[in-house]
This record gives sequence, C-alpha cells and structure tokens, in this order.
Amino acid sequence: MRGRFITLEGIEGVGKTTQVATVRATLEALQRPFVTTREPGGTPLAEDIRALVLAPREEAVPGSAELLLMFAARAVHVANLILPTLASGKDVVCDRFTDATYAYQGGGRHVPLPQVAALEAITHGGLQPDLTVLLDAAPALALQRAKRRGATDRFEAETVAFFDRVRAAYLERAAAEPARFVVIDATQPLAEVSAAVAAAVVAAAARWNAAAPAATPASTGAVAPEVEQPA
Ligand code: Z5A
Repeated sequence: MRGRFITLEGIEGVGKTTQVATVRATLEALQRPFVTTREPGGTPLAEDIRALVLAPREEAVPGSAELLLMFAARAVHVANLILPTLASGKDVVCDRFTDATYAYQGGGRHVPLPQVAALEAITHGGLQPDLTVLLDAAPALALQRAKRRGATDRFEAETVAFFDRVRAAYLERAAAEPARFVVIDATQPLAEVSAAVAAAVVAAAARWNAAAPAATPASTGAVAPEVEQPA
C-alpha cells in the first residue's frame, strides 16, 4: 500500500522544524514507517540548489528565478525521494512543499499563480500532500522566534509586509482546501501546538486506515519515478 504524504507549512520561525519531531513521534506511536525530508532540499542535488537559493547575495534574484530554482529542486526531490518512498509503503513527512511556492513566490514575490500551477503540473502532476499542517502566527512573533537562532538567509532579510503577504496566501490556500489542511494557532505554548499537531496526524491516520487502500501514484496521475531509489 502506498504511504501517505504529510507536509508542514507556515512562515519563517513559526515552528515547523520543531513540529517535525512531533509528527515523527506520533507516526512512531502509530507504528507507521516514515521518512522525513525538507524543501528546498532533501537529496544531494536538491540540497545544492537550496544552498544557491538561500544564500544572501548582492545581485537581485527575480521571483521567476526563485520559482524555477524551487521547482528544479522539487523535481529532483519528487523523483528521487518522495515518490519512491511513498511507493515503498512509507509515509513522507516534508518540511515545506509546493504550498510554500504559492505562498512565497506567488504571495510574497507576486509571481502570477498560473505560472506556479504550470510548473507544479510539470513537476509533480497529480501528487498532492494527503495532510498539510499549516502553523499560523503573525510575522512579528514568528520572526522574533526565528531571530533567536542567529544567522539569517536571503528570505529572513525580508520585510514584515512580505511575510504578511506570504501568511495571507497560505491562509487562502487552506480555506480553499479544508479537507487537506489543518490550521493550527502557532502562538500557543509549545506543548499545546504539539498536542494539536499530534491530534491532526492521529485523526488523518484513522481516516486513512478506514479508507480503501490508497491509490497508487500512477492511478492518481502523479509522475512516475524515473530513477532508482537512493540506497
Ligand atoms: N521557500 C520558498 O520561498 N519557496 C518554496 O517553494 C520553498 C521554500 C519550499 C527555507 O525554508 C526558505 O525557503 C524559507 C522559504 C523559502 N524561508 N523563509 N522564510 P526553511 O523551511 O528551511 O526555513 P525557515 O522557514 O526559515 O524555517 P525555520 O526558520 O527553521 O523556522 P521554523 O521551522 O518554522 O521554526 P523552528 O525552527 O521550529 O522554531 C523557531 C524557534 O521558535 C525555535 O527556537 C523554537 O524552539 C521556537 N518555538 C517553536 N515553537 C514555539 C512555540 N509554540 N512557542 C515558543 N517558541 C517556539
């Protein structure tokens, strides 16, 4: 049976990386095998692209270039890690996926959404997350948390207005797809956010168990893996 695809989303510093640990612990308790990964990144080539796209630099980086780099990394990640892992029956837990492109390049950088959708179709066809946990908080709080960690990348140097647009784009996507998204108030104390994330995963897993065996990527129209699974 195909594994399930779980993504975590939200603006910078909202607690996604922290909550990956909660998802891991919950899946372990449910005895569901899984692999955790992140975007941009997740494979050696995709991590190289991540370093290129996040590095602070003097030269302007157009939104269209960011868009293409994000999808170049994603194409490698989907083909070499995500699809083979799902096909092997393991769940994939991913810190950010294509919702981030709609939010950051679409909402934040004003890249036209049809351009994002066109690359999404090329890169991962019908493959969509089965569950997306959106951690929501105002940029002022989230950026304060992120700054506590020190070094800043190219996105972290952006304005509060930029992150307001990113947040609004995320909330718009969540409102449009309520069956896939669970929106969690990330301003709550850590223990409460973790409990809400764990509850979302437990509820989704119960639905998946109750449903008929998951469709294969081929039957959902997802792109078939073109390369061998990494060792
Ligand atoms: N990007 C893009 O533009 N387009 C795309 O398609 C994709 C990505 C995929 C890298 O992402 C950048 O790429 C990202 C968007 C762009 N840049 N931005 N902004 P990333 O996910 O690797 O990096 P990030 O967003 O910068 O994540 P982060 O900084 O690691 O933040 P986080 O994972 O959401 O937060 P955290 O590290 O878990 O928590 C931050 C701190 O807050 C930490 O000290 C925690 O202990 C603390 N924390 C967490 N939760 C709480 C609560 N509830 N209370 C108090 N303190 C808390």
